[in-house]
Amino acid sequence: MANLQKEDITKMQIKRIENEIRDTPKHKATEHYVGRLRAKLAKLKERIEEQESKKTGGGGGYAIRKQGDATVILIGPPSTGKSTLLNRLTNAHSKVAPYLFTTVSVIPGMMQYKNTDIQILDVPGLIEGADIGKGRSREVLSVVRGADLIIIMSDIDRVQAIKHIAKTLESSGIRINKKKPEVKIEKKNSGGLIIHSNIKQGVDKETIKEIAREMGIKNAEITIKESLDVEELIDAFSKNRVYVPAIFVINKIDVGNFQNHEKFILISAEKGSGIKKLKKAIWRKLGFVRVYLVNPDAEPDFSNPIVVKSGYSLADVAKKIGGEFFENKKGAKIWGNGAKFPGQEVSLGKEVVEGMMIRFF
Ligand SMILES: Nc1nc2c(ncn2[C@@H]2O[C@H](COP(=O)(O)OP(=O)(O)OP(=O)(O)O)[C@@H](O)[C@H]2O)c(=O)[nH]1
Ligand SMILES: [Mg+2]
Repeated sequence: MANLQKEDITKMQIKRIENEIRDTPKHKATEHYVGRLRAKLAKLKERIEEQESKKTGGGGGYAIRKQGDATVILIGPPSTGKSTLLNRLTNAHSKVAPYLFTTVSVIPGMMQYKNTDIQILDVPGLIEGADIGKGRSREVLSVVRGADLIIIMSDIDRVQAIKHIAKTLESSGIRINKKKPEVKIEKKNSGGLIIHSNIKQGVDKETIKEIAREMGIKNAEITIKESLDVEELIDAFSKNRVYVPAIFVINKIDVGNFQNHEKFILISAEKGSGIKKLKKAIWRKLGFVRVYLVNPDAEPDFSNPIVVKSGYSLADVAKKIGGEFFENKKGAKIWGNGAKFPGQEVSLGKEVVEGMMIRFF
């Protein structure tokens, strides 16, 4: 009971600050003030999260073991065909039925694609506009936080739901298709706040300090490596933000018409259309890259693939393979994509490109 009251007070405070932000004219002179209000709001929302998770006994309730090279979570409103899609993509048999809330827990499946094992999780449907604490959304959102990729899926009759769900994720601290702000925070015991930034910031230093203080950072050296707005600063100073890529899928295109749109992948989970494209998109979005190893005395070809992540250097590739054979490598010859000419000699710092053939020496 005591908890509930505390929560109600926090919710009232949130409302009040939201109104205040709404009613304040936005310009240079009020920026400082609004920035502080926004930070205060973020802090209160964090508190609500903490209070809610105490009530439900910690973060989630679904114990799910991550397996394979990456984990993808499939979320969307009830009865949009999530389980049908899981069954189509993987070896799983998740129950499918023409009524809402068929799936009541997490059902995992494994998708094999280009030498990669991708775990896909089917979860209960999210209620439209559901915020924290409603239905199973708390449990689902805690699984979302641990995923490497989110598929937000709706069907042809409920396209708008994708936007609503994206908003729900946003308001619970999950940032989709966004880069983590480049900010380093070194906490200190005293000395107040020192802001380092070589880049011109849109927000002035005093406001940055106010925001940090509101977020509970009192003594620290903060290094900001890119230009950030107020929301991004709040994100950088928050404890509970996660950054996860997402793709948007519309199902059941077999029973309706939808103008093709770049933002969405259109599929029919039941009939199987669009599935190839979706698999490819999943793999791409997870940042996988396939390269091919060439033995010292062999001709370059595609017979020996290895899956790594984009951004990997050749040294990372060698490390991943491990074993004695790949110790003390000095460089590599490369062919195909990324090579200026066949057999180009490169250093181990060279970044991998999809389709590159590599012979270490
Ligand atoms: N026409 C059509 N119906 C589909 C398609 N995919 C799924 N369905 C139907 O939609 C209904 C719901 O499918 P499910 O896979 O159970 O949906 P879900 O999203 O897992 O539902 P919950 O677990 O309740 O959230 C079933 O009757 C399916 O047969 C599709 O591509 N086209
Ligand atoms: Mg289901």
